[in-house]
Amino acid sequence: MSAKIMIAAAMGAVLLTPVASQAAELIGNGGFETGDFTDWTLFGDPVELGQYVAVDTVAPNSGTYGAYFGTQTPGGISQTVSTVAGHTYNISFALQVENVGGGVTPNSFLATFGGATLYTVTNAPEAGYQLFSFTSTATSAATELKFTMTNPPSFFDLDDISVTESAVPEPGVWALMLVGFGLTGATLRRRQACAARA
Ligand SMILES: [Ca+2]
Repeated sequence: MSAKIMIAAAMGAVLLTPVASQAAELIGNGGFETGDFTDWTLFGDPVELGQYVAVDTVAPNSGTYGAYFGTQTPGGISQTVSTVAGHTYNISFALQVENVGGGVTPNSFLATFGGATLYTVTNAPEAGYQLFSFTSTATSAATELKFTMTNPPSFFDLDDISVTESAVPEPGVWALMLVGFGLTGATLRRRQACAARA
């Protein structure tokens, strides 16, 4: 293989390397590692929130802290993030359905992003942490992520809540990738030609 072809192959390999960089986290305190609901807005019956909703160290999915929710009337948390209308976002969270001994149902869970339902379940069975992931397209410059729950006999646990913009290669990046494909293709053709001559 000539040096020229090797360089072309190397360039092709570099240009074909995935271009998605780590997107910035838009949610503040998504893992509750402040030890409280900093950055979140609590809603629901104040007395119930005081008794059945908190951040503690009993059942985190990761880190030291997780949040639990066990109100009889609908309550939960929300956070509004800056978005760009028409852009797509990855939303994820870890959810656990606890059984503290008094039964698991009735319960209800609803996660929305900009008012659009991401996930909803009624009378979810007991379950360890599961990671739920969604994509959703924002329709405005500010989008609210909201979790509304009821769980009188037990608790929902939430942790590791994340919103990031989906990686969309810029037009210039696509052009570079196409150049990369082209170089790789040319290299393969030359290799084949060399092999045919041999
Ligand atoms: Ca955590």
